[in-house]
Amino acid sequence: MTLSQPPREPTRTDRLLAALGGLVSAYVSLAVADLASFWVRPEAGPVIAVGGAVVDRTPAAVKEWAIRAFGENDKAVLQFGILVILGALAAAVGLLALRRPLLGAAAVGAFGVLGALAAVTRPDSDSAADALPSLVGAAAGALLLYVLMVRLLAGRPVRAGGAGDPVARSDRRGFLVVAASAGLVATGAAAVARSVGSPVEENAAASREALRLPRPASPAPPVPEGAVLRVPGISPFLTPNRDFYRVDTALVVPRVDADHWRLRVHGSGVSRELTVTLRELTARRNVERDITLACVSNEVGGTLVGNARWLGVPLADLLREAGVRPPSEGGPADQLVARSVDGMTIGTPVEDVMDGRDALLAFGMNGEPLPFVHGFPVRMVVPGLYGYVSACKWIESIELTTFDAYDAYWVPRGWSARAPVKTESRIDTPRALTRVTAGTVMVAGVAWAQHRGIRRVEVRVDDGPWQDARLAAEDSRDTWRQWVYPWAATPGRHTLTVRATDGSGTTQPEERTDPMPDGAQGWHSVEVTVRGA
Ligand SMILES: Nc1nc2c(c(=O)[nH]1)N[C@H]1C(S)=C(S)[C@@H](COP(=O)(O)O)O[C@H]1N2
Ligand SMILES: [Mo]
Repeated sequence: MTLSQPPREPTRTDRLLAALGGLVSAYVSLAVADLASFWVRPEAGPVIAVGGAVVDRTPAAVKEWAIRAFGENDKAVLQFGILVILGALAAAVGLLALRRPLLGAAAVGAFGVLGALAAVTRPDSDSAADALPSLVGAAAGALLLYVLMVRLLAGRPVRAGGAGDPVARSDRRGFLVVAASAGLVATGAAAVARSVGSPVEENAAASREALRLPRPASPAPPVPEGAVLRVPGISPFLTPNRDFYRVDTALVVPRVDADHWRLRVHGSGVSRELTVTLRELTARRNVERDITLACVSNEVGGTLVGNARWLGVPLADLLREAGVRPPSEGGPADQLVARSVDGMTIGTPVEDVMDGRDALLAFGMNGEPLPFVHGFPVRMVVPGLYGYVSACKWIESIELTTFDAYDAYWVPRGWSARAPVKTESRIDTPRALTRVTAGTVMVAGVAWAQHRGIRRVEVRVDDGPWQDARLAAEDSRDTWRQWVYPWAATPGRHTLTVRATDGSGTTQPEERTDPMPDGAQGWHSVEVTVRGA
């Protein structure tokens, strides 16, 4: 039972068990860290912290590819990738520990330190306590690995030929018993913690439940009759919250306790710094508007666009109250930088949010408080600008500065600092590569050019002439517009193409461009097969 016995070459079984010991120790580390992060802050857990650090250091092109390849599952794929790499490292550390148990334990500790560093250097970290989950987890994992390896080594027969030695079997059994119990206890504790819920998140959920949306001083004009087409398969005019696309860098959705939320307005040209609570914000003159939000990463024909009824206060009112003047009135700041609780920075032209359009600090979405994933308690929404230059979720401050002085998050990553939305149109039905029956087929979809409005939508069958689609009535020029084209479909394979003309008279260009650096453009087309009636 002593480690000073002459070493023997480890057997294959020893190595397998050592790798298993490494994996179990890593698993227990993560479970303990997860548990600790419940009390500290869910975002401070090592996988989330390291994942966030990876996201921020990922080249824009790779991120673009990830969004394209995995869509809204990109975060799950990243976390899975981190776990796979961690698993391989853990097995390797187990093998190292087989020869040098203390060194193995130290390696686990080193990973803990890395996790802790990632956690405290995240932009949303404001306390050294964020290091705790990683450190506590690593300490548990290192201890377990050491205990396991001592068992494994102790069970190793002293002399060659002693392979059948009963001592060997009993200590391997001891190894397995310790490993299995530690794994079970960690799993059980983590499961209990999860079902009870994080105290940090409970407060946020309670504050959202308690929020009563004010009655809008200026309600959204009723959606005009005729703005909603009854065509099966077309995107609904208002996108339900549960179907609204989500794009952000947050690996854990920030859950902000609205009772402690504040918004600060400060910076260049601000003569009266403001700090408002949610209660103060919802008590101000508020407006309700239908506004279509689009992501710059949306490909031609893509789904990263949605239309919602937002309730909030005009951002311009708040800025005026703080003494801000737009550049056209001699104000010194041309960029407004919104910061979120998770450290995102989003830069928006001051001129745009003060030119009379309905730029909002929104707290309501389709009749309910903002869902957590869409920015509770407050986010920005600015008609006519892509989300990454306007729609800061979980906002906590607004700084007035200049485009020269400051690059917001996406700018050094290759995206344009200014990005008005491009005119786009999409065929929702029939879907690409489906079969339809000859006769009248309703080709339909949506077109958007927020703040310029849509004037015309045309459809082309194969290389035929462009034909006018029927446009649904306009709700406002800040929303998308549905359209339909009754097509006399003849048997065979056909390509349907759509293009839109916006309120300024500009028609979508044919040539497709990538989303990078300021939004994709080009015509959307689908190929369908028509079979005889
Ligand atoms: N805090 C924060 N706000 C953010 C982002 C983000 O990553 N973090 N992403 C922006 C981008 S790129 C878009 S397109 C919109 C998407 O808003 P949604 O998820 O509510 O659809 O949010 C914007 N606001
Ligand atoms: Mo976006």
